[in-house]
Amino acid sequence: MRLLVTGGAGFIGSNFVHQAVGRAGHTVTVVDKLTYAANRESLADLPEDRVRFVEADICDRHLVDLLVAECDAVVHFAAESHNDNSIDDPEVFVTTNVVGTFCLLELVRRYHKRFHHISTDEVYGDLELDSPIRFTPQTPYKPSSPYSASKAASDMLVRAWTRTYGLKATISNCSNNYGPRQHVEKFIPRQITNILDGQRPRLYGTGLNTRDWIHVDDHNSAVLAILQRGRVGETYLVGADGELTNRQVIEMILVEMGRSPDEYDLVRDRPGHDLRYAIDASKTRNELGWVPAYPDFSVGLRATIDWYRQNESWWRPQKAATETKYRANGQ
Ligand code: NAD
Ligand code: TDX
Repeated sequence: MRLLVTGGAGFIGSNFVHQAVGRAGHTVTVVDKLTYAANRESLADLPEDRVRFVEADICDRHLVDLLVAECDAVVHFAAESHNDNSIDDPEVFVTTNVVGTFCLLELVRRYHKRFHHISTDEVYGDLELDSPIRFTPQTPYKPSSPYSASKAASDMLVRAWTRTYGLKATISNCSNNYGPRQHVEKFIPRQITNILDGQRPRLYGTGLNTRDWIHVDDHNSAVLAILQRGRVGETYLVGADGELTNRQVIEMILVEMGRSPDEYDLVRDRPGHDLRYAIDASKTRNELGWVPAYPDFSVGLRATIDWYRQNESWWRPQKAATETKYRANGQ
């Protein structure tokens, strides 16, 4: 297939392009605005005859029109993705995540193209810490932050366009991703690179908030399975049974990097901080035969630590400014 991948210079999108071109044999056009979160280096070493890069905003309908017209399917990763940023400055989250998705939907409608929308488990809000409940495709939407509200709004647009205009669309809601090429503002890369810099990891609040971690390659293999075998109009939840408290994750990183597991600081909590996310991915596993390749978080974490050790030139340019911003917020 000829895929149009929005946000393909970001964390998950760039890893998707590597997998889509390498393992799945697709050709790809990336459309990306190159915000602070993008890194052109993430798309290095890809075959030039199979990957094309176009710098553009998904809200620029005139420019993106031509790209949608010539593809077989749009895989939509582009978004403002960081909760902390959405609390400080929410406007661009509405513009890119809601209006940007609207612009793509209108083009996909015009050209009758297959559309896959990448979303998050955060649209379902949060769960109690000590409960057996996990999110399913039937869980009602209850977003907490400006980021998750903007993602929930974009999901609703996709659902409405699918029902009203018969769009050939699918949605996936995935849990927290980790792996190579993730911006150092996010939890796991921030802590790894802090330790590499001789700084102590920084844990928000009590550190008991729980996330359901999945390796980025497993998220992307699920997206490819949905593109190939998913039923139009359906929502698929993607997760790898990787529930851990933030404190457990920090302790694992510290021990893996040869430090004492208590060498971290507790810092100011995130306003409205979601307590716990947990995904029940049984529909995706049973219907699509999807199986994660990293069922053991510690294996993927070790590989991720090695990647940051070996790729300092990739993350170093963003590190100082990211930390300056966090420190100004008491984090
Ligand atoms: P990211 O911030 O690393 O990358 C986002 C990319 O989108 C960047 O390359 C950026 O330049 C691009 N972009 C932003 N605004 C744009 C615009 N207006 N036009 C064109 N390009 C634009 O994000 P990520 O972590 O890779 O997340 C990708 C998608 O996956 C998002 O939709 C996010 O909501 C979703 N998601 C992320 C996670 C996670 O754990 N990171 C989990 C579930 C779902
Ligand atoms: O320094 C930190 N210390 C800390 O304790 C940072 C940056 C985060 N945290 C906590 C906050 C969260 O409980 O770690 C957890 C993970 O934080 P983030 O990496 O900011 O991720 P989260 O807010 O859970 O959202 C992520 O997963 C869902 C992605 O950023 C979203 O794009 C995705 O939709």
